[in-house]
Amino acid sequence: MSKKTVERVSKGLSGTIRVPGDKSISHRSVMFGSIANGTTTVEGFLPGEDCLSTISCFQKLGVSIKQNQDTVTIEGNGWDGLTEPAEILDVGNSGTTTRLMLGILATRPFHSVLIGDESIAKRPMSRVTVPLREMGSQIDGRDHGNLTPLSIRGGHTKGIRFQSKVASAQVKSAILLAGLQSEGETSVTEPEKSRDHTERMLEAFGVEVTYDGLTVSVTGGQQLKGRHIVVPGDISSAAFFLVAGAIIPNSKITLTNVGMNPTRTGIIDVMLEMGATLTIENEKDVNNEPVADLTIETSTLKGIEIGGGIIPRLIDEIPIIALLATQASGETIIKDAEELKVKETNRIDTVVSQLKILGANIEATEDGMIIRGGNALHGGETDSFGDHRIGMTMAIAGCITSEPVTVKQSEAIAVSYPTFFEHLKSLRKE
Ligand code: SPQ
Repeated sequence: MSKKTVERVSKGLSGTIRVPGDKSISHRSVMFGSIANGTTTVEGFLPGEDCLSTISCFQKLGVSIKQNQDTVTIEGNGWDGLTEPAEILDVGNSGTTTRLMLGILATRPFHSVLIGDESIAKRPMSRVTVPLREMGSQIDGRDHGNLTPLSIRGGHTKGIRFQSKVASAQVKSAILLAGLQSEGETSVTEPEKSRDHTERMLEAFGVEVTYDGLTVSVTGGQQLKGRHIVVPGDISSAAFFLVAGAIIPNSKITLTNVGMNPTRTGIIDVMLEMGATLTIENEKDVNNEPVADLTIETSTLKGIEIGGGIIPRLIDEIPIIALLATQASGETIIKDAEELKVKETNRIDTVVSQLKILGANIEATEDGMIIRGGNALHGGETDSFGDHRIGMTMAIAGCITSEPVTVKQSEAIAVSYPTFFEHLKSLRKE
């Protein structure tokens, strides 16, 4: 286990960084390339640990995948190119790998076993295993198929009209992926719209997807065609430097090539509402996904209320938004965010407990947190608890605290942002 200590930034942050590839899109590029017919090449892939777990699982399923830094080549042989794995499939720390793979394996006529780390072992899987079983797949595991290790015997499945209780892209994607190899039509209806990278990328691979309000549908029997994918930068990674630029005095930084999919840009809306000096330039479309360059300057911020439909659009950014709120005047209330409890850690508990160590005025609520901002933070020893987003939030906090901040289990950051500390160092003026 490694420990990192971050010292206060005295002269501000300045410069330009290109944020690493989007994690959600990188996972999907490997998965869809693996079930497609023909070669898929990926540019801008995120070589973070989660996405490397996805590559390793599909290699164990018999797919030829070559990866070199941010370039990946996948030789897909269609759905039937996946073969019974001789080994257990290890998803590491990745919820996306677990849930989307369940959707793919649910229709494959062989047996497979999924296992992950300690954090994955606590995350609820019945939100996908229950509907997949209803479609006809045989899935079992601890707690009646809710917890890993999970064993899957796929086979003949029938389409389903699924009404999801949670706005979750992982649930939606798992059911739609199973639907592609099931009899008839499969549709998923969500309470709020979750990120739509699966739908966009399936269309890019030649699949017909239909939309009706909050319902997305596919018809079974569709094949994917291999293609070239360019992965935009991850707005969830950019978020750490957007907040750093806003709260560290004398800063002005530019983040290039940031994915601006409207289902992910809640952080931008929140920062603008709080009064951030943030500009958006060079907007363009890459592979069915919008991207832009973002410039952030030190800002005077005010607290706001964050809840309702915006929550799925910024769910992964709530830890760093909580830090932002500690530096805003007045109160910030985050509500309707119960989903935080089932991420890599219970992110309500970990954000509140770790920011409290640094002197923040923050309290947990049933569905979020209340932060009273405007007070200076002091140093201390914090822990990521193996959660990359908590680790990065604490590291950015260390840039503004009076004394250094130590982050225990800082190695977790490599899950989504392996070059995080290099980027932070390159932006420091001193
Ligand atoms: O993959 P994992 O571990 O679930 O990753 C997280 C993260 O913070 O990186 C959540 F812990 O992001 C999820 C996100 O919260 C990635 C994701 C996706 O790629 O489909 C969707 C969201 O999860 P969900 O449960 O709302 O579908």
